[in-house]
Amino acid sequence: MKSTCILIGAPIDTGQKREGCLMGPAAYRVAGLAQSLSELGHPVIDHGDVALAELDEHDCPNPAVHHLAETVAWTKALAMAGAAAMSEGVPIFLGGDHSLSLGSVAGVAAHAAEQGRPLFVLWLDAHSDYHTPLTTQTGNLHGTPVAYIAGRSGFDAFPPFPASVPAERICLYGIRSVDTAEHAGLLETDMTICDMRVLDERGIVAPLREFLDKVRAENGMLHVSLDVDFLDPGIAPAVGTTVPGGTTFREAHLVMEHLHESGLVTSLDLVELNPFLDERGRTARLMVELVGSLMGRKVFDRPTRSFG
Ligand code: B3U
Ligand code: MN
Ligand code: MN
Repeated sequence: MKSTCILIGAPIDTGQKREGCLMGPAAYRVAGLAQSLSELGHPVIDHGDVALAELDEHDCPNPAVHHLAETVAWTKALAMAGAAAMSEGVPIFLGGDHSLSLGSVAGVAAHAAEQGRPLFVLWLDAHSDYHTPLTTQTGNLHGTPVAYIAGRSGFDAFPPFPASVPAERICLYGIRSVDTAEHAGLLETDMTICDMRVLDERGIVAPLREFLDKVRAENGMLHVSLDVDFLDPGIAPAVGTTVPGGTTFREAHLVMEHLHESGLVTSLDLVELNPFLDERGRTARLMVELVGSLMGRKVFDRPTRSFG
């Protein structure tokens, strides 16, 4: 049975300072996301864009933090939308900057806890996003969701995270830009950290297989958060924070193909696409193609094929 894909637009750009991510959900729709999923045989339900709830006032002791009220409101709205969508199918959150994952993963985690199943998180990103509102120097809250998900303190303005994901169930994949405060915090955890050094030495598949084996062994649910900057800026220029040395076209598709074959992925974020910075839609199209690989597109399909 093909899983139903639930599209949830999250036009957020307040988690960082560059305008343009607001247009992300529209760009994915123009690039043909729904049609591509339908062609693969998946029923698609597009819930449109989530509307921002009313803003409450919030203070933060760190004066660098900006748009806290908006980010808290988005977190609440997306957590609700995400938890509801989990009972309908596989939610695909269309960002929007990475601050959307504060809400998307909160919703997914609430659902997993209700089902009594462990949630695992695969973070495909150039960055570790392990700041808290107290440690961030840029004040950009898109750099904080992993810390919120892992239950780090400093998120007083936010709803308590429904069921913190133990660090052993989080895997950072492809990271190559980590701030000092994040680094110090990460050293105190058992998070699986596959930085670019690890992937260059071991290849793109082996560490992923190990993580997926862990998810399978515990009958876990798997949330995948795909930041455009996981990809090399040469193939995916439409992102505010380009970091050289990202994954290639072939590596990224291979990751997606393995995720599909695992059958473990239960929810997905597509974040940080800034269509204003794109070149004739190529980044949006690439992201749509990658979702296609994740949802079952194959170059050549032979049932008896084995890669060992
Ligand atoms: N760690 C830096 C940079 C950053 C994080 N995520 C993105 N950039 N995209 C920060 O601002 O927290
Ligand atoms: Mn990110
Ligand atoms: Mn990033």
